[in-house]
Amino acid sequence: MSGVIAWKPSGDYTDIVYETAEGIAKITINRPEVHNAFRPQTLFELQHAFNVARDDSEVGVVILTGAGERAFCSGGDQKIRGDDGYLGDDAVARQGIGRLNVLDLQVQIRRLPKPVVAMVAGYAIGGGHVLHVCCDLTIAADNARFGQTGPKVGSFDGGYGAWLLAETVGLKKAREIWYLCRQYDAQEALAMGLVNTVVPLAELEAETVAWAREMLEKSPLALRMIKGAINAVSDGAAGMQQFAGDATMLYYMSEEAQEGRDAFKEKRRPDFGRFPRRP
Ligand code: S0N
Repeated sequence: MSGVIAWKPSGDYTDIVYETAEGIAKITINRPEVHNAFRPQTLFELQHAFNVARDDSEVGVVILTGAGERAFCSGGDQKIRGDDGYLGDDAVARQGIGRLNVLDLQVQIRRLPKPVVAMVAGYAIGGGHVLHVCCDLTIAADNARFGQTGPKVGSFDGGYGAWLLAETVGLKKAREIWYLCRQYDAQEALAMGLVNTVVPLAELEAETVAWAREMLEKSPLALRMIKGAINAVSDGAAGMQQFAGDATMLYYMSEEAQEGRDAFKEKRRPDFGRFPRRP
């Protein structure tokens, strides 16, 4: 799965690996002994890495994946699940208070103004399944398996895990996925529009990198705006807020907006008369 691109690792992480190459950031959940289940520490590190990728103007596409060939991610680490959330090694957890901090990561993936691609080998299950649903695109290996387990293990994700899934595969199929907790293979996932393509496991990274390279040839601002526009419909006021922020950013970049700023700084009346009142 490697060798198609010269990844350069950086950052000081225990539960994830952060690598970059050719304008692509690859973030790998690195807990293969538990099928890449996440604990609070994993999520803190993922959030940090996604922020690094967001702030790096060299990075145009982010890949999220799991270490090894057996799992993308198996969701919350059930072995450290307390009575009110997941217990970690941080100050909050040491008070015996659990965390449900994957929701922050889901929002972060949705808000990241660059395409995020899930590269899935093996299991994408439970909260791990929701993570790939939140990503913009999913490239699946032929050994990938998808499903929710909530009603089996005593949890559910009524947010993106429910309605974004329904938006992706339709209401009836989303209900089936949650109510029956079945697993679906890669071809079934492709047929229901849950993934974008399926490739042999040995070609997974090459294919994902090829998709990323194709996006990197496109206008970064156009990609940012189209991601914001698609998400705005389903994210309601929060989505509109982000899309409106992007509109403000584009306006700031215009001479018309800069005339307002310059007039204020120069203590003169702004001259907006030279700008067209567009039809
Ligand atoms: C993935 C499955 C089907 C694979 O089965 P297989 O191949 O038989 O392997 P196993 O022997 O079961 O697994 C190998 C080792 O990995 C451990 N392991 C696997 N998954 C987990 C896990 N999630 N947590 C901890 N350990 C895990 C196994 O125990 C085994 O190790 P050993 O041999 O040492 O015991 C199968 O493994 C499976 O079904 N896994 C559990 C999947 C699951 O139920 N995940 C949790 C679902 N719930 C969530 O993710 C929470 C949702 C959530 O995140 C959330 C939602 C809304 C609001 C907040 C939150 C939040 O939590 O923040």
